Amino acid sequence: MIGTFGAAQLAWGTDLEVAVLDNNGAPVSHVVVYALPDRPALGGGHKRSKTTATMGQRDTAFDPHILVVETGTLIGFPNSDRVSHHVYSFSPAKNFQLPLYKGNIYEPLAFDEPGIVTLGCNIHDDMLGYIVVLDTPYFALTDEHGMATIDAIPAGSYTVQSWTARLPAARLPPAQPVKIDTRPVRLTIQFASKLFPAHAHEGSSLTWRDY
Ligand SMILES: [Cu+2]
Repeated sequence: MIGTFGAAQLAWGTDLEVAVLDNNGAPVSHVVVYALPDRPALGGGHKRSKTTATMGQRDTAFDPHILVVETGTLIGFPNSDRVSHHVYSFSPAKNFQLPLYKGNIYEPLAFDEPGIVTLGCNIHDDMLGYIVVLDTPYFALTDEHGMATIDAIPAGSYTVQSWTARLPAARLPPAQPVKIDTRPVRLTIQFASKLFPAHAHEGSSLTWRDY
């Protein structure tokens, strides 16, 4: 029956492909793109799961440089270096310290508030990392061609937003409304302001979907 088939397709949704460009029209990598449902799923629609992710330290750098997770994710901070690190954040979304340590001595921490968590190390001033905590499982980072693909978004209404540390929050582009049905959706986000230079460690960025 055609009607039944149509309903099944709607439940599956489609892919959302987003191109991110700088103020000169050049592609930008390592930009977080995410789709927030206009009507968040009620209890269990999408998980606020106890997924575990890792923000390691390797070669005196946070690894990855940018980690994107859904709200509620547990994150471990294993130190693979021979030197000790002292990881901290003063960000309102997660204010914490892991005093001077080697190895993997601390239990994973729960990231229960959405927001940008900026990480530093008390010992190594050039260590800088970000955890982007989102109230949605629908996110991706742009690749070297400035493309982010968010797979299999359920049908519905969303607002699509972007984040990069290379612009102050006030200069990030406005959210774009997007309707998802069964046809793939392609969207372009262009930054109006000139971006700050990328951090040297940016290349290691990944989302927990890469694990
Ligand atoms: Cu350190």
